[in-house]
Amino acid sequence: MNSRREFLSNTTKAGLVMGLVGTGILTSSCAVAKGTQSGIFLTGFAQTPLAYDFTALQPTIDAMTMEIHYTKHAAAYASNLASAATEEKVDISKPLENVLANISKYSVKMRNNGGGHYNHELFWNIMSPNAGGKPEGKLAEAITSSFGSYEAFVTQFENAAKTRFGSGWAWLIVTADKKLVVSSTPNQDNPLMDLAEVKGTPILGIDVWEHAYYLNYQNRRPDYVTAFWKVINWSKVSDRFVAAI
Ligand code: MN3
Repeated sequence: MNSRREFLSNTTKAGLVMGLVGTGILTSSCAVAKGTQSGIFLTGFAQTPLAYDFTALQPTIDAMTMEIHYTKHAAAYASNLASAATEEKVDISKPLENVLANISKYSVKMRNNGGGHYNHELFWNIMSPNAGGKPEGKLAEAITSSFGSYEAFVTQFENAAKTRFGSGWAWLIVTADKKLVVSSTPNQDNPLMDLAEVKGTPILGIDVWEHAYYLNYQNRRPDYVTAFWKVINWSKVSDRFVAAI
C-alpha cells in the first residue's frame, strides 16, 4: 500500500489511474482514492482497502465495530454514491471533491452518500495502530498559534464532538485563508460542501454517529471522544495540513 501511494503521489500518474478507473479498466479502489493532485488529497468514488486489520485499533475501537462500520455502513455509502453518480451523470474519473464543492446542485442522495463516503475515507486514513501522541512540526506550530495551545485545541475539538446533537462529525479544518478551525457538521455533511456553515479542507475528523462507538461505549460518547486521541495518526494529519496550506 505504501509504495502504491507513493506511486500515486505523482500527479500525472494519479490522473492516469483515476481515468482508468473511470473507464472500468481498473476497479481497485486502492488505486484511485489517495493520490495527490494540485497539492491536495483527492478522493475517488470507491472504498479504499483498510490499511490495518479490524482488530488493529483495539481497545479504542473494537474489532466488530470496525468490521461493521467499514464493510456495512461505509460500503453502503460508497455503493449508494455510485448509484447516485450514475443517475446524475457524474464523471467518476474526476475527484469526489468536485461534487462536494457544488453539492447544493445535486440530490439529497448524493449529499448523504457523497459526504458519507468522503468522510469515512478520511476517517480510516487518519487513524492507525500504535498511534496517538501529539502533532509535530508545522502542524504543531499552527495548532498553538490558532488555539493558544495543544490542550486548548483538544478541549475545543472534544466539545465539538461531544455536543454535536444527533449524528454527525467534528472536524479540524484549514479555511480558505489558511487558518486552523474546529467545526462540526450534521449527518454526513462536511466542510467541503458549499452549503456547510463553516467551510474548509478537513485534515482530521471524528465520526460521532452511534454506529461508530455504540457496541463498546453505548451512550458514553464522551468516553469514545476522549479515547480517539490514542488512534490518531498525526503524521497523516500533518500531510493533509501541509497539502492544504
Ligand atoms: Mn460512520
